[in-house]
Order: sequence, then C-alpha cells, then structure tokens
Amino acid sequence: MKTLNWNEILIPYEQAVDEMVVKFRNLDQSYRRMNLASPIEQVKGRVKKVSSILTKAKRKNIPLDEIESGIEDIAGIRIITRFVEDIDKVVQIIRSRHLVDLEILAERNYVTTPKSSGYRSYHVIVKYPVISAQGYKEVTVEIQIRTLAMNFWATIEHGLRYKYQESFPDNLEKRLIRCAEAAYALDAEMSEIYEEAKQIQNGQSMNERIVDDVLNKIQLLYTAGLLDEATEMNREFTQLYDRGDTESLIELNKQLSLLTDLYGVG
Ligand code: 0O2
Repeated sequence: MKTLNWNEILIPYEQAVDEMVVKFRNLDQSYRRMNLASPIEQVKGRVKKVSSILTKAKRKNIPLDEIESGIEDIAGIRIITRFVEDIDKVVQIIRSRHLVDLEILAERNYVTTPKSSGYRSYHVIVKYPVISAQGYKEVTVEIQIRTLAMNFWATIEHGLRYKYQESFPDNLEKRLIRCAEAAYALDAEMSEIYEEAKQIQNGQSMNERIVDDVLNKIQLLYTAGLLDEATEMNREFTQLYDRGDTESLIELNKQLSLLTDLYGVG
C-alpha cells in the first residue's frame, strides 16, 4: 500500500478550517456589536481523523490517490443556528461570498429533504484557497448548517451509529427517526413562539414611541407658554395612559400635531 504523508497532506486543511472558523465567528461578532440578531449561534471546525478518512475511502471505494478529490469533508465547518429560518440566512451569506473568498461547488438541502435516518442539516461544499508554507492550494470544505435541535439529534445519533458500527437494531432506528421528527417539531414551535414574542415586543416599543411623542409635544406647548392647552392635553394623556388605551393615544397624538402646527411650535 502506498504510504501517504498525512501530516503534510492535512496542513492546508487545518489552515482552511482555522481561517474559516475565524471568519464566521467574526461575522457573528459583527452582528452582536451592531446590536442585531445574529443568525449564528456557534461555529465549530474540525479536520477528519486519518482513520475516519481511510474508513470512508474504503466504504466509498475511493483509491488512496483520489482521496482528496473524492472525500469532500476532510475539512468540515459546522455552523449552529437557533432557528430554522437562520439556516437560510447563513446560506445566503455563504452564497454572497461565492467567488469572493470561496467557491461553492454544491449545496445539499437535508433540511427540507431529510436523509432516511432522519438527519437534517444544510450542506454547502466549497473550494477554499489557502496559502501555507507549501504554497497555494485549493481545498474542499464541507460547511454544515443546522439548528441547535438538529445538532443535538445528529450528535447523539452519530455517537450511537459509531457504537453500533453503522447498523442499528430496527426498533432503535425507528425511535431515532421519531426523535428527529420531534426535534423538527420543536424547531417549528420555537420559531412560532419567537415570532409572536417579537410582535408583542414591536407593539410595546410602538406604545413607548407614541407616549414619548405625546409627552414631547405637551412639553412644546408648555415651553411656548400655551399653559391651558398643555394642561388640558396632559390631563387627557394621563387618563388614556392609565387606561392603556393605545388607539385613543394615537388620536391624541394627531390632535397634538395639529395644535403644535397651528401655533407653530413643532
Ligand atoms: P463525520 O464523522 O461527521 O465526519 P455519506 O458519508 O456517504 O453518507 P457524503 O456523500 O460524504 O455522505 O456526504 P453527506 O451525506 O452530505 O454527509 C456527510 C456528513 O454529513 C457526514 O460525515 C456526517 O457528518 C453528516 N451526516 C450525514 N448523514 C448523517 C446521519 O444520518 N446522521 C448523522 N449524525 N450525521 C450525518 P461522516 O463522514 O459520515 O461523519
């Protein structure tokens, strides 16, 4: 059997993984620094162990000298998201980098079309350029994007599969498929809860904006010496605010806009 110098072969793969992990972690940080919701929860990377590379090559009948072109996940990046919707956002970001700092070779959507095992994840296979002590090289990297729930399932299932050497007893296989479906249902429920909570929050911040607006205008009337108008508006505001009557507050805000325009104090 031909001997390969694995230490040397894997150097550019290690470098590609290190660089890409830093890039995606920095991307996540940039969202957080701007107080924006980041679609990225965690970023991990790994280079496949030589023993796993050889096992996979054997399973897929890939000759030793074709391992680098035949095995796409020697270098692997895993991007974990909170919500299913974030997977698409991450995929869009990766697509926007196509021919910028990587080249997309293939995409596999196991989110909408899960594997028969129940496995869900979105895979993007890319070519990534690396300049190392060995010079320029383009290496293939598999980026797996999945939610926390999908990752929980895949991590446990992967560990079990390893234990059972790839063939599960039938009843365990079925239960794992049911668990994968339960994880997906959990994802869907969490997304719904998040969307509803966001709408409530938006409603609350709209209320806060109206209250600020009304109080600013009342203040303008006071400052302009229109004490009677300001006192009357303030009395009305207090009543509506105590009742939590948002619609009437919006009306009051309109009246105040007319008044401040009329007196030219806006
Ligand atoms: P590891 O240890 O994670 O690196 P194949 O391996 O032939 O099924 P192929 O053609 O290499 O697949 O690509 P595919 O199917 O897109 O996915 C390869 C990787 O996806 C796997 O790598 C796993 O990481 C993950 N994966 C795919 N199917 C499953 C599954 O049913 N369960 C879990 N837990 N993960 C899966 P490796 O080399 O298998 O393993």
